[in-house]
Amino acid sequence: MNPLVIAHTHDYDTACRLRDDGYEPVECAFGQHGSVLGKYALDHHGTESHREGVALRACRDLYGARKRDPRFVVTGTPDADAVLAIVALAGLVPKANIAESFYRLVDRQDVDPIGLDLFSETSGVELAWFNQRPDIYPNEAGFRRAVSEMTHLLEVGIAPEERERAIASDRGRRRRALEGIIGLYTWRGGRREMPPDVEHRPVCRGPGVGSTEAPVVVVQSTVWGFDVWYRMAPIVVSFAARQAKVTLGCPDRETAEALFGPGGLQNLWPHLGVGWGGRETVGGSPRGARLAASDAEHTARTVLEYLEGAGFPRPAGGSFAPPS
Ligand SMILES: [Mn+2]
Repeated sequence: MNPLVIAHTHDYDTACRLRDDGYEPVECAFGQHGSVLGKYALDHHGTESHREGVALRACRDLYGARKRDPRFVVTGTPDADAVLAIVALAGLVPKANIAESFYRLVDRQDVDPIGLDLFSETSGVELAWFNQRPDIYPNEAGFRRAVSEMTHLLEVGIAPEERERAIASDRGRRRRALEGIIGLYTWRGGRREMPPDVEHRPVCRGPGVGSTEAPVVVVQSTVWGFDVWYRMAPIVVSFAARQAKVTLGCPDRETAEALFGPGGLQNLWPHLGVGWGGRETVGGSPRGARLAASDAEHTARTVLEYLEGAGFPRPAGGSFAPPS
């Protein structure tokens, strides 16, 4: 069996050259350059977002397709989607070890993680365990480590005490995310008391968000907690102290467009100042700028002013009208 080769690069031209040499690119997207695609077109970002996720296609349709020539080029972080795709393409574990419920869950988490409670899904604890592995860095060693963790998970599985640890660790993360909530704001900028049952509320999303009571929540947290914060409000303004940056997001495109019109948050970025930007559903403060917690509150105010200008709150089912 030929040894696994993983080339990690931050460079579009290098990825193209390796692809031309016969490496298969897996999720090789380079911002404005676009994606480097090989024979199997294994990306689903940006201009390739019409395609299905890579683990889903690799496990379902392409198992073992690169077993004889397991050379891959990658970029960015070794997430479960990319790593499982490599494991399946290279046939590193028997096909029967990759349950359909597992690769479908990996795909779901990759495409739309918000509102997904892993622990109520089949194979959810296994996936959470993988996500919690330490030292999974965005480089070749990180990918190799992630591939070996994934292989271990699929071949050996995890012990009962590891399952317990994975569940407890995620409970801790969610608790810290809740503790990070600074303020919940109504349309007029008033502060709302936090409801007591946040974790069990549904995510605030969909066309009805225009009539929700409190549209914006401001948070400051050291853990990722968007799955928790979107249960409070459909717009999250998050301050990360360590990076001194503000991130702003909506749970999905439909929700972003119900509030900000076609293109979602793209309509808002120019109103937040020079250098703010991102995608339709998430983005933030300018690269390199250092912001303070008070800037997050200020951002929330600006968002509310913008929405007031657009005629919010609206009765449920009202359609979008651009701000006057
Ligand atoms: Mn992916």
